Amino acid sequence: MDTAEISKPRFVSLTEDADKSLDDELRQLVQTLPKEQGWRVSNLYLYQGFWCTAQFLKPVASFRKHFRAFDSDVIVATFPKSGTTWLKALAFSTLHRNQFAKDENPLLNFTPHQLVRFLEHDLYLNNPCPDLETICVYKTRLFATHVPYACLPASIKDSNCKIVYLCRNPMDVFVSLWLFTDKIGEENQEPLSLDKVFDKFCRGICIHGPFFDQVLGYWKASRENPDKILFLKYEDLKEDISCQLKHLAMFLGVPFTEEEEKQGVVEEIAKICSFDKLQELEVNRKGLFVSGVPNENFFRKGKVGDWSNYLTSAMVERLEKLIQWKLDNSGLTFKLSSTASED
Ligand code: PAP
Repeated sequence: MDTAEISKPRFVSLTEDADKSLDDELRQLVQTLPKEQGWRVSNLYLYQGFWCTAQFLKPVASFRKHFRAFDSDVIVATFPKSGTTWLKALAFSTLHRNQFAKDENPLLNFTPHQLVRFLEHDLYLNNPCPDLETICVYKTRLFATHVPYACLPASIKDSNCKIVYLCRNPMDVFVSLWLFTDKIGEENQEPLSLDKVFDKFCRGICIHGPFFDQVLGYWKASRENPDKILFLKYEDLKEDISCQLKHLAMFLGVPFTEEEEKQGVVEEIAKICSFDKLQELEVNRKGLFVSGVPNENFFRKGKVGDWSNYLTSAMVERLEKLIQWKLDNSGLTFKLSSTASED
């Protein structure tokens, strides 16, 4: 891969060719699905209750049809830009910590996205039946998804496998998604108008949207089945990572021992997974993610409350009202700004 290519990142956009590669059944289905113009060139289709590009219909369908969960599996789930990369690093380092030497964490040489692969955005992307046995080298299989709870394969819901969901306040999610999408846009394309995409986001139209449907889907499922689904918040991780890591380890059935706590294992994991550490690692500064997006684009600021540098007061008001309306009586709340202790 030469650097000229790296400097001109682009999504694999929906072309007629990509469309042709869809199975007949899916091609027919596409004709019947509600369609909206996406944030960039591709159309978004409302499939199984969420907005998805045509490119991902097949991988999502394959994942739903062919994935068989083991009781021991762990799935990390997120809405895009909610801290997926961070959660992957944390879950990987916590779950597998006894399978590598202390100073040889694979995160030093592999990206979190290589170590914890996306099901629909990676493993099933070009292969309807990937050989997960040879792909997973660690004792416990650890995967990631952006697919909503309602749309997960039945075996994930019916088995005893565990799900860790990480949510983030919608203002920071929106800004992160807008800037990310804008950055990977075509060179000759107009920059994305903030007003336009903000309106789409509020109407639920964005990749994997509606945002609130996904978050509330996992939230309700976690309340009904707290031993199966752990619901975490990005802002809580920022506020007290050690406490959240212990909680995560306990949930995953690998609690930190007293000895480990004394030795500072929790702090070591927190440190290697921190934004500053991951961002400075060469492996995360170079190379491309499966979609062709440079790895470095997954590390921007990693702050709580950066939305205040971008959103107008009218936008803030609209999103605040939406939050109030959508979360009403759900018991879920978002922290919109950082606390004093945040780095
Ligand atoms: P996704 O596209 O796969 O969902 P995701 O990791 O959720 O990736 O998106 C990147 C966001 O997580 C960025 O947020 P920002 O635009 O507001 O800065 C990125 O900076 C943030 N991020 C990545 N790694 C970390 C980390 N270790 N700690 C905190 N935030 C992080």
